[in-house]
Amino acid sequence: MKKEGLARWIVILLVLAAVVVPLGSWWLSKDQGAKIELHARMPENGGWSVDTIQAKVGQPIHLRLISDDVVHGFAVGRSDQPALDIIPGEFTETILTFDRPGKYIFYCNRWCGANHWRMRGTIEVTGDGDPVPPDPQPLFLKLGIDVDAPHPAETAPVTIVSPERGALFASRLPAYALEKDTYLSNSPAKVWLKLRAEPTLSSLSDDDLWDAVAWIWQQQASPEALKDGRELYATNCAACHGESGKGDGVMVRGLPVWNPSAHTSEETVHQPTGEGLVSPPNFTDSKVLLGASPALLEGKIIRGGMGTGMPYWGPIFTSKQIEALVGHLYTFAWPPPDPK
Ligand code: HEC
Ligand SMILES: [Cu+2]
Repeated sequence: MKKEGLARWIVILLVLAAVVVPLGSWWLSKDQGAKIELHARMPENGGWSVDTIQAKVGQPIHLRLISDDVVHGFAVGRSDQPALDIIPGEFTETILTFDRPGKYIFYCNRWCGANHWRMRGTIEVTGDGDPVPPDPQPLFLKLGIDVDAPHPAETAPVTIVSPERGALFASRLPAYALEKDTYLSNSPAKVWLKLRAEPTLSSLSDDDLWDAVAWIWQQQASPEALKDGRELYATNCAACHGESGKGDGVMVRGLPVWNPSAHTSEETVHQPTGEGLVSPPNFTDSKVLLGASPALLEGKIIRGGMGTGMPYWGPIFTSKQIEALVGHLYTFAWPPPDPK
């Protein structure tokens, strides 16, 4: 009688274990977060195999990244997460944890073809916590700048400008010339015209004033920002804009040159971005960048072109990174400061 009772108990325990153990391990693995296989292919072959990933605040997601064709990269926009290479024939694993709900963009950061920049997907993070705050309205919208309109510089220097020489006139400049707001919302040519109209500066030559403007612009970009800007440019922009900013990157060789006046008509405005890639303006031509304010350049970077192939970078870069990129772009218009 006693033995039978014991046997019954053993059976009950075994049955319980059979249920509880798998349930427990399922519970544990659930706690560790989802395991997701993410296949990377060139956009022509389908892009990311899942392009929307759901995640919960504080719960790690395990990603197994697999390339089905060429080398791709995996990066998360506006995050400190270092970018990863996805090599064909290898597994790349990573664990991501998000501490704020919101929408994040993941993207390929290795040039894999003409449509490379279209390799973007979304990570939707839900759960408790302060959501990622919405972006403040970008300055180009506040100022009502049409980033697609032609904006040739009203005037440009005729000799090589020297920011170092411009420093000599620093103490004579009116206070507004050194304010950040003046820099952000005016093109270099506009600031030059304003200074030219100052009676107190009438003894300076036109060239002197250009040197002063170049110096003003240089004050707005720290050496660290310029370094960041240069690196971001090399990986994300040079393939089209060219290493030296001439608009001759490998992606656009032989394509017709961007003509802003031809692109303002209704039908081209509604063309989807990425179609009709053209070759970008030559940033070393002083009429181009000296006619553009930082607000305009930032606006174009955030929003991208309309039917020109210029990608939009708003969800990818932080505003600090975009500012750094703009600082770097202006160095194509005049010589960069000497690295210390
Ligand atoms: C796929 C090619 C391509 C890539 C990559 C690209 N651009 Fe462009 N970009 C263009 C084209 C084409 C134009 C001209 C058409 C336009 O303005 O829409 C342009 C225009 C611009 C302009 C406007 C210039 C002006 O005077 O109006 C800025 C600023 C700019 N790009 C910055 C960048 C930055 C910064 C990056 C990298 C983060 C970048 N671009 C990456 C193709 C590209
Ligand atoms: Cu790519």
